[in-house]
This record gives sequence, structure tokens and C-alpha cells, in this order.
Amino acid sequence: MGKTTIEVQQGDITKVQVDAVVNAANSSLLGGGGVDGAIHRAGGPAILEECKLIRARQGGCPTGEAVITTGGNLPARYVIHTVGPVWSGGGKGEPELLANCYRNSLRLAEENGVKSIAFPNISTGVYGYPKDKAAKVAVDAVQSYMQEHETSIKRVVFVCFDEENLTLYEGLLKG
Ligand code: AR6
Repeated sequence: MGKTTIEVQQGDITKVQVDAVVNAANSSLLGGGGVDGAIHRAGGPAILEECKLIRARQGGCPTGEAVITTGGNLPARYVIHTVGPVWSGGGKGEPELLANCYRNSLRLAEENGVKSIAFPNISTGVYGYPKDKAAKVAVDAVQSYMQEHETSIKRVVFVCFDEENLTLYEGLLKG
């Protein structure tokens, strides 16, 4: 199995030099606030144009699934839009749906020849997923994907916007 490095960084995902950045979108694929707003602002209108074409074709993106567009003006060549679950107590399948976001994004990345990919902390903003629980799901999902697949992805970066997430991810990935 090829070796994949998993890194943690604090900062703005729109500035990260990778082949693909993941967007924490909503099912409409028409943009929003948070990281979604930042990606569309920095990447320009080409991203929304492609999102609209995907919407016309498949009617949006279900929770846990992912779609891919151009990166527009971003340093990244692609944006992978995935839809995290809204937290409603944990008994509505949220952990599995959140893990699916990471797995499906990695699968789509791989299918498009992506060698490096950056993830935001999906669902931990507007969607209210507790940060500690979300970080554990994210790290487990990426690590188990790497163990279960012969992957050509060389680098996975968790981009944490806030200090709390940074500390959580550093704790989970050390050692
Ligand atoms: N770079 C990296 N991370 C960021 C950035 C950035 N520029 N901006 C915010 N974050 P959220 P969600 C972090 O709310 O919870 C949108 O309106 C933020 O601190 O962006 O999945 C969509 O359209 C948090 O840790 O996404 C959906 O409607 C993380 O990104 C809804 O929000 C995710 O926060 C999705 O909610």
C-alpha cells in the first residue's frame, strides 16, 4: 500500500495548495455561509456554474454524498462538495453520514487523479456537530479508508479554522 501522510493545519482552506479542497456544502449546492461562502467567493463564478449543472442533472447532493467541480480561481484544481449531517443529538445516523462525507470525497478524489486533498471540519459550524465527536469520526474515516484501499492519494490535510479543532486534531493524530 502506498504511504499517505495525514497533516493538520490551522487557517483558511481557500489558500491551501492541494489538488482538491473539500467544501462543506448543503444539498442545494447553491452556496451558503461559512466555508461554503468562502470557497465560492475566492473561487469565483465558475464553481457555481458547475454546481448548477450538477443540480440540473441529479437534483442536488444528498447528505453524506459528494460531487466534484472545478476549483475556479482557487489554488486547488478541484472542489469536492460534500454535505454533512445536521447534528440532532446523534441518534439520527449522524456519525455514519459524516464518515460517508470523508469516504465519498476520498473516493471521488481518487477517481479524478487527485494526489493531495484538504478537508475542513465538516458539520462543525452551522450544522452544530460537536467538534470533539466530529474530529474523531473524521480521523477514523480517513485512516480506515487508507487501510482499506490501495490509494494513490499521497497527502490529506485537515484544515482547522479554529484553535479548538486544531487542538482536537493534533491530539488525535499525534504518535
Ligand atoms: N477555511 C476553513 N475552514 C473554515 C472556513 C475557511 N475559510 N470558514 C469556516 N470554516 P460551516 P457546516 C470552518 O458552518 O457546519 C453553509 O452555509 C468553520 O469554523 O462552514 O458543515 C453551507 O452552505 C467550521 O469548523 O459548515 C451549509 O448550509 C467548519 O468550517 C452549512 O453551512 C464548518 O462550518 C454547512 O454547515
